[in-house]
Order: sequence, then C-alpha cells, then structure tokens
Amino acid sequence: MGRTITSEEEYRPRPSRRGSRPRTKRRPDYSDAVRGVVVSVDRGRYRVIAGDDLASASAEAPVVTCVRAAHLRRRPIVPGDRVSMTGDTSGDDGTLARIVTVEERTTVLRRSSDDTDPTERVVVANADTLVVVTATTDPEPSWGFLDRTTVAAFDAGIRPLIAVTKTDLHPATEVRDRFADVDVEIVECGYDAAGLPRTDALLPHLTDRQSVLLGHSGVGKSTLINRLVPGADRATGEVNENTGTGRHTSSSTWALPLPQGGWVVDTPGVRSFGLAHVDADSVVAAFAELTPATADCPRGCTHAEGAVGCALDAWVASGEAGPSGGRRLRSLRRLLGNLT
Ligand SMILES: Nc1nc2c(ncn2[C@@H]2O[C@H](COP(=O)(O)OP(=O)(O)O)[C@@H](O)[C@H]2O)c(=O)[nH]1
Ligand SMILES: [Mg+2]
Ligand SMILES: [Zn+2]
Repeated sequence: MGRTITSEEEYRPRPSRRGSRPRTKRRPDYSDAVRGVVVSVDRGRYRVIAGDDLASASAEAPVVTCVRAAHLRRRPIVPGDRVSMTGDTSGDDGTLARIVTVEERTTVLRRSSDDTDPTERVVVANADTLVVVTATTDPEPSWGFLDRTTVAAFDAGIRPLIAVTKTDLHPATEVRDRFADVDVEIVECGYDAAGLPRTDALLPHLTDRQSVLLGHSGVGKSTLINRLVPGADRATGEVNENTGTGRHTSSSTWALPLPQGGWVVDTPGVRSFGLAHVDADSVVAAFAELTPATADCPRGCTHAEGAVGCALDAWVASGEAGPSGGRRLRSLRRLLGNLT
C-alpha cells in the first residue's frame, strides 16, 4: 500500500488571492506536449526519453534534454517521473525542450539526510522494486544500511530485495542468516567462472518492473547494470563518488530500459539513508495481515517489541494473522526497531 505524498513534495500552485488576477487569463494548452520518462537529472537539466514508459521506448528513442517550466520550479523532478514536454523534442545536439507537466507518482522512494535532519531527498519516482545491493566483502556489508533501506522500501510501498555480489570471493551465508527473520528475498549475483556477474536469479525480479539499485560505492551496482543492459556503459571501478570526477555518467542517477521489459535505475553510492521521514504505521501497512489489529492499539502505539498495550501480540496469538503471523511480526518489529 503506498503512502500518500506529502505536501512539500507535490507541486501546489500558489493560492491565488481573490481578484488579484484577471479571470480571463488563459491556461496554457499542453495538448501537443510529448510524454516521456525522466532518466537523469543534473544541475537543472533533465534527460527524458520520449514514450509512455521506458519499457516501450525503442533503443533509438531520442534522449531529450529539458529544463522545467517556471510554474514547476518548486517541484522536485526525479528519475522515474513521467512528464510531458514542449519545444524541440528531437533530442538533437544543442536542442532544449521544456517539461510542462509531471504526472502523479505511484511511489516515491525518499531518504532523509540523517535521522535527526528530516530534510528529504526523493531518490526515484514510480519504482515498484528496491534492489539493495551488498557485497559479501570489499566492502563489507553495512547491516544498518541494509535494514534502513528495507524499512524505507516498506514505508514507500516498494518491494525490497537484496542482491548479494562478490559471492565468488566470500559466501552469502552471513547475509542470509541476518535476514532469515525478515520477509525480503535474497538473490546471489557474484561473478561466474567467466568473471561476469550472474543475473539469472535477479532477472525474473526485474522483468517488467521498475527497479532501483541502491548500495554503497563499490558493491557492484554498475557492474550489474552493464550486464543487464547491454550498451549501458556505466562506469565501474575507481570512481570518486564525492567529487563526481572519474568517468562520465558515474556520479548521477540514471534509469535504463531493460531488454526483457521494465527499467532499472543505477544510483551513485549512497552512504547514509536517514529514516526521519518514515512513520511506523506506513511500515505496518506493508504487513497487510497484521494491519487490522492495530485498530485496537493505544493511540500513538509504536508497535515495537514490548510496547504497552500493543494489540499485535494478541492478534498473532489468536491465529487470525495466519500461520506465519509470528514470523511476520518478528520481521516487522525488527524493521520498526530502526525507527527509534
Ligand atoms: N570479484 C567480484 N568483483 C566484483 C563483483 N561485482 C563487482 N565487482 C568489482 O567491484 C568493483 C566495483 O564495482 P562497481 O560496479 O563500480 O560498483 P558500484 O560503485 O556499486 O557501481 C569493480 O572493480 C568491479 O569489477 C563480483 O560479483 N565479484
Ligand atoms: Mg556505480
Ligand atoms: Zn501496536
């Protein structure tokens, strides 16, 4: 279940003071506008692929460089956003189009700078799958990061998935053990004998979906994308994520169409993933069979382990949450433990 988008995210026209504008002012007509999907954002320039969605965009579809119309200047526009553009949408060198509308989003993945600073950044729009990428070693898994990104996914109504890389160097046992209690699928993507990342377990989860890859720098996101999307040409290896120096597209978020259908978003290494914006009830909402019971919780219940009067314990004990209720409640509480 998706969370409704809060006010500061959504563009709202300034309330016009009564009588301050002539009533005859005509609204612009965007019926000729070309629809597209934002694939990257870089200092006020948006790259947009024309088409209703990336999956149906042909390999030759032009990437149109856009600015946004003045009336959208407070509106965050991020990769995955569905927009419409006017002006020169040929994508030819030196041309510039203008984004004039942004469609309502189905999901919004966001992070706070840290847990005490609720300044939010929208990472990607309209994703339905979050692939948290972790290496078994080099770099070592960051357990806090895995937990927190999983919580953010549930909060946003996005299905989380953990992709484990570098299993050729070290087994995935510890990652599996750590997540044995949490309802998150784990797939292994280490190099095969030919030195290429294995994508057979991952691909079925991405096909016809809109996925975003998140993970620390160096875990192998771009390596995976290059394997999944022939010609993606994402820079891998020694890229300085701080200064953005290094090779071309490495420092920016980029959405790419998958040949099998769907699209996948590569992100630069994200070090912190604050959860100041997440509220417990929206995480609970991802556990549909447990949600009805919370109606009997005291107001403001955190639903955490030992929360006084929390109705979830009795609900699970009654069997109404189903045979896996106990395991699901442990999973939920482990995630909620990240919010305190
Ligand atoms: N042995 C091994 N090396 C990998 C694997 N995946 C990625 N690498 C290497 O790890 C380094 C970082 O990969 P990169 O894709 O740039 O990571 P990103 O920062 O997450 O995009 C590169 O040198 C890759 O060749 C893997 O599964 N096994
Ligand atoms: Mg990368
Ligand atoms: Zn409760």
